Amino acid sequence: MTDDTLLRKAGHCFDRLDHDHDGRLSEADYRALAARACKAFGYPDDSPRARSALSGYLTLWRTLLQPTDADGDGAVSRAEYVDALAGPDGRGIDAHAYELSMGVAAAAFVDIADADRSGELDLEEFTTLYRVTFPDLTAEEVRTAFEAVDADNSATVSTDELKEAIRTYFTGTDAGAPADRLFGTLPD
Ligand SMILES: [Ca+2]
Ligand SMILES: [Ca+2]
Ligand SMILES: [Ca+2]
Repeated sequence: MTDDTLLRKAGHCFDRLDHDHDGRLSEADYRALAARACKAFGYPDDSPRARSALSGYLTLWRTLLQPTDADGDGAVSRAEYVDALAGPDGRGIDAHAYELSMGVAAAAFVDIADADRSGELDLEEFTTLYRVTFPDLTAEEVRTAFEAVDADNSATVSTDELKEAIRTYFTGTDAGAPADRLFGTLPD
């Protein structure tokens, strides 16, 4: 059962990331995401913030996605992603590296979206980030995700809170944990 839960969650995350539903994610997708994020946040072309956002999305690609490209064809298929994160042979990614990558990913997300440079994300910043990165989610699902991540109810999301939510999502086997709604409602 627990394996099923992790498989479902990994598959669901891939589906939310795969905006054009072609079953593949590549570096080009992440470059396109960065361009959309800059537009959404109003970061001017080639400004330091725009370069930093591109660097953040490329970091996400390199730390969370590229290591799961088992056949090395430059794109991550749904099967590669799910197998690496929750496959029957256990996690295909080194546990220590995986732990580090979640921290790196959380820091990259916060850096991209912290438009006012307060160090944390408020609901508006979080919502803009989510509209770009997970456009299939409803406003209600985004708010639910925000509340799940904001563990101390401060109305802002810190890098540590986001890292913990990502960790719980990908490694937690308790059905119904708040972090399960990090990427919207899990399908049955
Ligand atoms: Ca591949
Ligand atoms: Ca902020
Ligand atoms: Ca908080």
